[in-house]
Amino acid sequence: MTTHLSGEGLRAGFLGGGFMAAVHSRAARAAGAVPAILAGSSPERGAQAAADLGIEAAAADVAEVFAACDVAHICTPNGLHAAQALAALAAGRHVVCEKPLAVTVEDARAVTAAADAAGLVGAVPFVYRYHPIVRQARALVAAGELGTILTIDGAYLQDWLQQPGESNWRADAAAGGASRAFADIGSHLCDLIEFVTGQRIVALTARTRTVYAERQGTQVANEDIAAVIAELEGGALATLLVSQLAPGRKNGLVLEVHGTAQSLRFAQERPEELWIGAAEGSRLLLRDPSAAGDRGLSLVPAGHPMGYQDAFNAFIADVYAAVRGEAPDGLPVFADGLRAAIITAAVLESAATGTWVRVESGSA
Ligand code: SOE
Repeated sequence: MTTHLSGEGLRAGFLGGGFMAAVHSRAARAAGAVPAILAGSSPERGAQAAADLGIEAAAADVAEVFAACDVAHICTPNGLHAAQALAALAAGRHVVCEKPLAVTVEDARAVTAAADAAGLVGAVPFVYRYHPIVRQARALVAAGELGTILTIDGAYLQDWLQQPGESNWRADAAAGGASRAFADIGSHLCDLIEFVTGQRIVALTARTRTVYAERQGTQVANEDIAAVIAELEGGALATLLVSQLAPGRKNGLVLEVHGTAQSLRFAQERPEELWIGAAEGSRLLLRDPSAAGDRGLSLVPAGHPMGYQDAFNAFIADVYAAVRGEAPDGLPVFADGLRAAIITAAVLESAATGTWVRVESGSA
């Protein structure tokens, strides 16, 4: 089991000063690392974010961050990720890079190869893997409790871009990339499907919609919505709905898996519960620290709710354990970020051509 203080003696550096940098810095601190230095989009913004987040120093540029840390946390707009990750690796730093790892498959491949060649840890926060109940779901599937998987019903729905007047750098393809909703949240859904079922997506067909072509005076070229039919290597069929325009849905990540014997359903907004469906009667399984799969991720006894930041903290604790030479089970690494880039590219290709697209099986 990874110690939750695996970061002791490590210095964490942060690129970016927004919501994700706040989440990363809390997790770094929880794991015992020193939140040492942060660079923002300007020296003024960096100084403000460092002060707000209790980070020791503000850097004038990214090179200063790399010089002063052991692990670089990249929390900047998507279009910067690959170049910054390559620069961090070239400076000899371990990297946690926000998803998408890169906005093209080619760049994601280059970053993954660079981390491997340097022998440095490269991790991507597919953090929903770190809910103990998700590990328990994965253990149930691996133990054959569901039988043969037949169908998957998945969705990731948000509403923070529901109004045309709302915007964010993610809606600008130059900063956010050619895919928005799918790369941002559809990638989590696909990662969870492959993680829980242990099967790869092998083919898919997709439709996307950009509902508002302009937001706050900027042309929007990336999608608000994606609907995907996918086929898994074991033959299961999946339907996936991804939207950032679903009124009332804040962070509605739901995965339902149906096997020949039983079903399961995980909903991220109720992360302590797993619905187990059976024709003769269904039940709700609550997080159980002693259940198979938990591997010490439960910090508190059942009935004392854990949530998103706890999952993030456990992920970062595992990253630091990997820096120390351990091999934590289920740590999402750059190969998983590359995998997400491959699936995202297949979604865009299918939406553009109106065809089924085979998804390359590997991630390297
Ligand atoms: C915004 O859509 C966002 O913060 C994503 O970028 C995260 O990856 C997801 O976990 C929550 O929503």
